[in-house]
Amino acid sequence: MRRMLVVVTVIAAVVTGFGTGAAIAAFTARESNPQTFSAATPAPPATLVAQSRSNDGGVTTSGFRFGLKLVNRGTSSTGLGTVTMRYWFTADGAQQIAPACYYATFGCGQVSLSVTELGAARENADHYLQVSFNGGTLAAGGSATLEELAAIDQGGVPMTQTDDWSFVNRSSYADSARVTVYVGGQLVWGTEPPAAAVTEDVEVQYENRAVVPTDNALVPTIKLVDVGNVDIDLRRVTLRYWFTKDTVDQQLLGFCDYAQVGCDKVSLGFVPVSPARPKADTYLEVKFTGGTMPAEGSTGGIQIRVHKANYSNFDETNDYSWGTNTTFEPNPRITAYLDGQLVWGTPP
Ligand SMILES: [Ca+2]
Ligand SMILES: [Ca+2]
Ligand SMILES: [Ca+2]
Repeated sequence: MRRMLVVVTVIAAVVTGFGTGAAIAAFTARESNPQTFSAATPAPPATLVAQSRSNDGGVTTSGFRFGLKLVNRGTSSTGLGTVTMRYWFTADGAQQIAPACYYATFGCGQVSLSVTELGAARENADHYLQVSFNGGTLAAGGSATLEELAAIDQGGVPMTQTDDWSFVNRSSYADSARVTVYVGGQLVWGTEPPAAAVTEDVEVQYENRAVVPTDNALVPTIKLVDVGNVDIDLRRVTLRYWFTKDTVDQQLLGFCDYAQVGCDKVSLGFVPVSPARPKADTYLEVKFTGGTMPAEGSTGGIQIRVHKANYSNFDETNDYSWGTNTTFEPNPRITAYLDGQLVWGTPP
């Protein structure tokens, strides 16, 4: 099951009534259903138009800042109570995204913001930030300007904007067909990102926490990276670290010293390779009892330590998966399997 992430933040710093009868409504969190997209009914002539700008030039940090403007190009005023706008983006592994309205001439208190994770990947989008208008009226020829909107990841994960469906690198407002507008849930402006082909792919990265190859410990840190566009249930994943134990009669002891996903979700085992292969008579098998790796995210580092029962020394220079790098690098000598099928690396 995919998890729907809905985070709602309101920062009602400036509240300005717009038009007539635009009551300053109490803030209401609205959760939208990510499965519901408007049907392909013919759109009426464009009356409501979305405009957008970037407020940060598209820089990659743990958030992005932009402005939206809703323009009424019709000849009559329109109520805003059922109007929503969506800004589509890829979260690049961020999972704690909070939307914010820092300043709006229209009034931050006149809108509700939410961030929704899509149930299925779309081109250049796995989330959208939605603006719901709490009420008010937009006169013919009028506009509602939301100058300072933002989506900020509370976990500090950097988000790339150049791969976002709705991102346009310009600092002044112009019509944006990549920001969609709805009335009563029906698309009335813009183009939603089309469904993307599902790609499920992983990469194994590795660092050696202590490169001494002849002491009594193997200390690999392994990180599994999701390089596809869907979340992966870690219970489907198996990793193999191939090595020679350099002795025939000692039991091997495996420890998880630290794992961002939680050592309680990591299980370690040792499997003899028979007949032995070049630089491998054993592999350390890493499995997971739970947890999810987000699309374009990772497990974070899993710090593993292996000893022999008598704590005698290894020789790691003859181990297939061993490396001397002390920062993360892709390691195709550590193999990864999804549902038992090899998906990363080359076994010895
Ligand atoms: Ca992105
Ligand atoms: Ca060592
Ligand atoms: Ca060895």
